[in-house]
Amino acid sequence: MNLNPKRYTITAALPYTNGPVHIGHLAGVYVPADIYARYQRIQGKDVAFVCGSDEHGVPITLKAKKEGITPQQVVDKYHAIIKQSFQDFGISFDNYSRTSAKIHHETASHFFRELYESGKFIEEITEQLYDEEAGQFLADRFVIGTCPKCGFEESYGDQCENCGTSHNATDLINPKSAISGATPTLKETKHWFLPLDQYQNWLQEWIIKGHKKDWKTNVYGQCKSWIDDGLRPRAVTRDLDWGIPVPVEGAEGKVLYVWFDAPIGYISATKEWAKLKGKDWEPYWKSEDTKLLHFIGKDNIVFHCIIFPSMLKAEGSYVVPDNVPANEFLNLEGNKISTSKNWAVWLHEYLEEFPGQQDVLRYVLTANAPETKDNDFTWADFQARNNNELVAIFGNFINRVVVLTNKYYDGVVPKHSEFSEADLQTLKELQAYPDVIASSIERYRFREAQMELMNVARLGNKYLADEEPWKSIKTDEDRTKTVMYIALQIASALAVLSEPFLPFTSEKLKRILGHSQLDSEPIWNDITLNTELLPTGHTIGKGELLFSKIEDQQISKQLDKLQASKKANEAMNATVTPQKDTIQFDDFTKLDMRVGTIIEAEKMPKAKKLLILKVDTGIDVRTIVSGIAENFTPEEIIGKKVTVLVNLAPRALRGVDSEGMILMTETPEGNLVFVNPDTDGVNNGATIN
Ligand code: B3M
Ligand code: ZN
Repeated sequence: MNLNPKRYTITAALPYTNGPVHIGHLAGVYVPADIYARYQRIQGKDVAFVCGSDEHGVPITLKAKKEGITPQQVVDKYHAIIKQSFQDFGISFDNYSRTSAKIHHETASHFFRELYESGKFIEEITEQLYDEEAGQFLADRFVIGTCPKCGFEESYGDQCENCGTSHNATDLINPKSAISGATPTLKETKHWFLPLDQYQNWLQEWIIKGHKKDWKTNVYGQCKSWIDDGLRPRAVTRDLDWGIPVPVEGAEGKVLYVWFDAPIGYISATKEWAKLKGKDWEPYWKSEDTKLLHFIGKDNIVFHCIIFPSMLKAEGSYVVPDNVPANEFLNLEGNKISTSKNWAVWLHEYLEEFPGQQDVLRYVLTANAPETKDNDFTWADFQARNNNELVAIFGNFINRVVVLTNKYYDGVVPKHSEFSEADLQTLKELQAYPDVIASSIERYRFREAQMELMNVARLGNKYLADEEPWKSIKTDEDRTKTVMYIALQIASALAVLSEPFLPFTSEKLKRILGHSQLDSEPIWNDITLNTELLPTGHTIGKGELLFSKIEDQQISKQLDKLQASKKANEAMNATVTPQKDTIQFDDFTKLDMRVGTIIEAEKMPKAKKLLILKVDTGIDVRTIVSGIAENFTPEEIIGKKVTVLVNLAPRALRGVDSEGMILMTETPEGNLVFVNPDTDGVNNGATIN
């Protein structure tokens, strides 16, 4: 662990640019990374916080195929949306780049060539999966099959999303093309492989022996299991037409594997930023006193802990990550978040529904972050945390302090007299919080850190409730001034300490308290040193609401929206039976279908499913036995107009002759419904053709 780094290079996973970003992304990667980066900047640290759009890879090509547009159009569209969402939610990247940028193509090509020229790759002709119908090789997400490790039936070619294992497409059991559904054949092709087996010992030393026990259990555990299983060479090139061309002779029609180029995107983004700032990028990646951190979701662990470090090691001049604080997944209302099923809360849509309430979402996602296990986001919890915590605790405390200061002292911080035991105790407690919060952040425990932040607001509320300045103002002016003086110091501390978590609120609060008008703006350490944050005589501004109550109907609207997604999905997933073999017109005319009316109905004794019906077919009144008893009571169908196949040969069912068949169909939930002829004014016996 780099204990006293000179600079921080903080990366957040590059989102695939095949759709907008949702709360799962924010909770798992970007909010924690942002809290960390903001905190280090507040401490005066040299930080490069970089990210960008991952614009290559099969997910982009698949999306383009689906929407009937080019991959370039796909990435242009979503890059803009994603970048805007990050900005809207205050994710404070120093640079948000994209892997289609020229600087990235150059950097990634250069990196590949370096390894190529120094003989770090194995060049080999192997058999790869090929889709004869589509006329192309199937790599990565172009192929789906059973995971050889866990048996999950929808594993991708390069990675199983169920168990996280990274494998070669040819390892899949029962592979199927995601393009045509065809079973692939094998075809020879040349590729370049990174021999991960050659890095096995080094990884063992670095991660297992090198006490990476300070890494999160989930991360360390996954790494250990891969290393223990034994690593194998991995192809870093692909036969695809979308990506960075392989920059060597004899590689026409081949591109770099997306997981080779994407992590290099962190380096390109740093270079691009350094250039803009007139800085040197190299120390951020090559100096031993740099702390390199990758914030990612759990499905990206192998790439950031095994493959990318091996690439960096192969190159030789780079540092490897100090930590990879990967999170688990966030579910939504009990189900896995899914882009294709539209089971998600999209950031751009959230902002339309809850304008200006970015911090509320940041707060809830951190309070419930999937740090050690998968967690569930529910709208009920969102509402409760806003109303019971942000409004009732944080907002309420600030509001009371600001309103009373304006009311009693025209907004001027009063002069305190001698402190009581309770005052000293409160100040002492306040003084301890910056270190407590910092220590949690340094250990990537953001939920815990934010909980401690709320405890500062709780401390303030309790202090006011105990001291009751609204009562003492009538009897003891000096005492009231002291109480308000202390309450104001707590409010100011909250403005400072909330900055990493609730940046918009912090800024607003600093404005209300007039921080920028002070000779020296209060900083994190001032609180620890018990420095006076808001001095006597300083004037604060008028109150503004920091948080507002979220009403039930706002929540039910969101739940309705999810319900609608669920319905749409069910309708889409309802399996449609394939069409039967073609018949001739004569075959059809053999069927005699008539409009009829059910005139009697009774249950067949001892048969759960059968009703005995008397149907007026216009030709006659006949008995038909129908298997609909589980869906209809006899009473509700008497008088119903139905479609009857009348010339079906009679059949005996439980000893009752059935002379025809009523036409039925089924809802997606499996309920039977009548094929009801729209027959107002049509008589029984009318033919259907
Ligand atoms: N785009 C995967 C993902 O979005 C991938 C991350 C790249 S980080 C270098 O899950
Ligand atoms: Zn698996």
